[in-house]
Amino acid sequence: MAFETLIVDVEDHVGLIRLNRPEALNALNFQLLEELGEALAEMEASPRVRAVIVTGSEKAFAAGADVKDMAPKGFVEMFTEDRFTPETEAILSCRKPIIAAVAGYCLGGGCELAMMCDFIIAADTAKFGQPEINLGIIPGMGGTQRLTRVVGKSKAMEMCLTGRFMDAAEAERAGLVSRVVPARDLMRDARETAGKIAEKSPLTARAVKEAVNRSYETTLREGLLFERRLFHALFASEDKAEGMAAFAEKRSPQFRGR
Ligand code: CO8
Repeated sequence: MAFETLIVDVEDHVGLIRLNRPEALNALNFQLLEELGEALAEMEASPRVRAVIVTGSEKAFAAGADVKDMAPKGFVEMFTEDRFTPETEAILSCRKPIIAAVAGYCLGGGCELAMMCDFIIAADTAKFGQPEINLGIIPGMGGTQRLTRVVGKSKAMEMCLTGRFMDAAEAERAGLVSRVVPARDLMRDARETAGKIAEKSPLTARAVKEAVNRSYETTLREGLLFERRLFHALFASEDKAEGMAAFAEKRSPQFRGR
């Protein structure tokens, strides 16, 4: 399917989605979020895709929700339309691993989108922030919730109250990003990382994603039980038999997602 606000490509089992509204530093409008949901649904359905990268441009992953779209709106319109919620649900319901490859500005809804992905690889040019307070609003797609869970109350509170940006090094120290790489290497690194995931069993990768995400939603006791059930269940898979046989035979496993 052709998209107006995205450039989409699949290569070697890795789906690449590039946000593409350069005139607005990839600001998220409804069309972009809707297309992103559709692109992810296509990748979810495609057996060719085993891992997904979401990225932006060198200057901006995304500079937030589109302020020009939001400016004329009032409470009743935002509350009744609430067109963003179904679209973010579409992103969250993707069961394949999603890497956010972030360079440049990653602000407001952009930072919230990156945090909806499974992990973030940052270029050394990345700048993260929740500057909504400067517009007289607060984050509305999870910024106060996900950022707090990830970096802790003190830093999340400071970021949301002052609107200051965090550079890539600070974001790595705070645990917001998994790694920082030189900007010129970002896409190569993200592709290599996605490629490594694509070599694993897609069944097992889904189980990892479900189990790690569960840790955000539940108590430790329930999370451990959930993990153990998935762990046991994977012993019924062909990929478990293949993985362990390959280890014994000193060869690379050929996983088929069964
Ligand atoms: N929305 C719309 N347009 C934008 C946005 C944005 N968020 N960010 C940048 N642009 C546009 C600019 O208006 C400009 O357009 P034009 O050339 O037509 O004037 C173009 O992109 C380039 O931007 P700048 O000239 O400002 O570039 P600079 O390099 O000088 O500055 C900044 C870059 C610092 C990123 C600056 O553009 C900026 O501060 N942008 C706004 C950042 C921001 O406030 N983000 C938060 C937005 S609110 C939000 O995300 C809420 C999410 C929750 C939604 C939930 C709904 C239910």
